[in-house]
Amino acid sequence: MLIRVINPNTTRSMTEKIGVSAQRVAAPGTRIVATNPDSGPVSIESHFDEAISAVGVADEVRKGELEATDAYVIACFGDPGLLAARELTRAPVLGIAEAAFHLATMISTRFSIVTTLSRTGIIAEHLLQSYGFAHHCRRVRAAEIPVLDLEDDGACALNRIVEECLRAKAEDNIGAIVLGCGGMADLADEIREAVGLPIVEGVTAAVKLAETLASLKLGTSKHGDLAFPPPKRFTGRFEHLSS
Ligand code: 2AL
Repeated sequence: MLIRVINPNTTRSMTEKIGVSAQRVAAPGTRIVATNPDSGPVSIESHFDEAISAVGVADEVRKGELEATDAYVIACFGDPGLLAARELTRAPVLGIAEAAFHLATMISTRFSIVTTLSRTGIIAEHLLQSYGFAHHCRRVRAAEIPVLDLEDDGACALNRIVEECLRAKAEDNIGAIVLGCGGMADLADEIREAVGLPIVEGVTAAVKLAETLASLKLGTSKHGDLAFPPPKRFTGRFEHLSS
C-alpha cells in the first residue's frame, strides 16, 4: 500500500519528521511517501497561509495520481484543501484534524485541543463546527509556540506543550487531548508519558485510518459533489490546469 503524506508547508525538515512518524505506525506492507509543495508558506499560521497552501496540496495530489497512490494524508491541522483534494482522486484523502477528532471521540466523551498559537485556534474551531465535533471539544488551547519553533530544539516546545496539556487535564474535565499541529507528530509519546492521558496525534491517526479505508476498498465517492471537477479553461498562471 502506498500512502502519500502531504505536509502542506514547505519546511523539508518537518516533512521528514512527519514521514518518520507516519512510517513508524504504518503496517509492514505500507510505504509512506512524505512530500511538501515546491512553493508556499514555510509554516501555516493564518487563513492566508492556508489558502496558498491549499494550491500546493492539490499539486501534490496530482503528482500522487501519477504513482498509483492508495491513500493521501494532509498533514496540517487546518486540513487545508481537503475537499478540493478529494475531488482530484478516487483514493481516500484524510485530514489530520478530522482523523484525530474521530479517534478522540472513540476513546473519550470530551477532549481538548492543544495547538500552537491562539491565532490558529479559530481554524480548529471552524473545523470542529463544520465536521460536527464542536460539542465533543471542551476547549481549544494554545501553547503559544510558532510552528517553526517545533523544529528548534532550543525553543522548549515540548515543555510548553506538556504544561498546557497538564492545565487541560486539571481544568477541562476531559478524557483525552488532541495535538493541534502536524509538527508535533514526533512528540506524542513523550507528551503521553508526561501527561498521563490518551494523546491523539493526527498524523498517526490519519495514517491508520487511511490504511483501513484503502484496505476496505473505500475510496472517495465520485457520485455527487466529490466527483472530478468539470473540465474547463484556466487562465494566467493556472493555465496548466486547463482540461
Ligand atoms: C499547522 C500545522 O499543522 N502545520 C503548520 O504549518 N501549521 N497548524 C497549526 N495549528 O499549527
